[in-house]
Amino acid sequence: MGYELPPLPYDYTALEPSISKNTLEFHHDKHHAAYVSKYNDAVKGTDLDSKPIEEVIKTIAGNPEKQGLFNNAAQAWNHSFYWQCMKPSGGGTPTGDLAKKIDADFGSFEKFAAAFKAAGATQFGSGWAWLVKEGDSLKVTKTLNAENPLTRGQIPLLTMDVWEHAYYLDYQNKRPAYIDDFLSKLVNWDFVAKNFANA
Ligand code: MN3
Repeated sequence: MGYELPPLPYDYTALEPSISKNTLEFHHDKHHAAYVSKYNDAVKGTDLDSKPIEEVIKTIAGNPEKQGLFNNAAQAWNHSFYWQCMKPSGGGTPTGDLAKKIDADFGSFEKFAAAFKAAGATQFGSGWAWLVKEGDSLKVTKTLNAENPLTRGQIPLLTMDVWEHAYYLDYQNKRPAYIDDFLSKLVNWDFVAKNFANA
């Protein structure tokens, strides 16, 4: 069935100055597009082609013979999810049931934010920081390279790309500054709350 590259859910300049048009053009139109294209080329004609990409990711996770396909499938999915996790004039704090659950499971929003920042800052090399639901609990986690919580029985609610291509043009080596801006100015809590409500 193939997987389609979704358009960015906002204009290329919409996240400036936190994330520049230059970064979004490279990140979406080159990096994300390449993962999608390589995934489609690799899955075409195989028995996996009839499955939704989430099922492909879960089916081939941990299979060394499918590592290349997994990397492109998971990166295609992760980026589509990541774009929706941000919005212009985002950030701040969640409200409603999600806010209550964050307080209950982390102690406070500030403690959640500290854990999420630490996950992003301490992911050595390339990867992702996540807020996930596992069973009845919310957890902060991080994954290496393309890895994805779907393969661990966790439901992704929020993600932040900490590959250098996500921030290097705007922040150079200052990953913590990108992470601060992500939380304070970019997170689309409405999207996260919707994921929580459906989890
Ligand atoms: Mn990326």
